[in-house]
Amino acid sequence: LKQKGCVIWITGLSSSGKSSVACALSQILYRMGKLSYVLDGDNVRHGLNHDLGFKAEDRAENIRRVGEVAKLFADAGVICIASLISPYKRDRDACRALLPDGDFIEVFMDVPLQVCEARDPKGLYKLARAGKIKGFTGIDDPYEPPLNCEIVLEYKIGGGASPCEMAEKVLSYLEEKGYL
Ligand code: GGZ
Repeated sequence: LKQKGCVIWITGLSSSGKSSVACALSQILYRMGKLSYVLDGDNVRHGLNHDLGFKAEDRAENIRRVGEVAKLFADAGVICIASLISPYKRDRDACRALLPDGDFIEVFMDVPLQVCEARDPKGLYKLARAGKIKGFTGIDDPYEPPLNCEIVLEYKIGGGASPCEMAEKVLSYLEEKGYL
């Protein structure tokens, strides 16, 4: 196997576009003949992590398990793309510590809350504002932005980059660091 595994950890608010970028990236990698696998918070919570809710301890355990699984994928030579809100810096740093230096690539979806809230595809922000969901990230639960992540994907007012263009930015980074 010529491929070197790594973990691409995408963090950001709900509706910030994490899953879209993860999906676009894995499609591009597939077309390039590279093995990748997406671990999406929302999906993993239906199976492996179906016993977990959204309290800080539950989020920490959710991220810990996904971090351990992502490490196994990376060990196997797969480019593992994890997309979870992962709101606490401490939890993300613990995942980083599981991997050899350089193999944990943290990507921050830097999208303003107002933009995420305006998208609201599942109406979750609306429910949170109405007090029908308690402890929703960005509304009445914290989000700690990364301070020293490898890649920032910024939202730009008036026609920001598409998920595909954002994925290309991650791809350039992978190329530069010798993961492709
Ligand atoms: C944040 C919540 C909550 C609360 C349900 N806070 O955008 P979505 O809907 O489809 O994906 C979100 C998902 C968050 O799961 P993660 O595993 O990524 O979160 S964490 O990393 O913090 O453990 C959102 C939905 O679940 N959701 N309730 N209270 N997001």
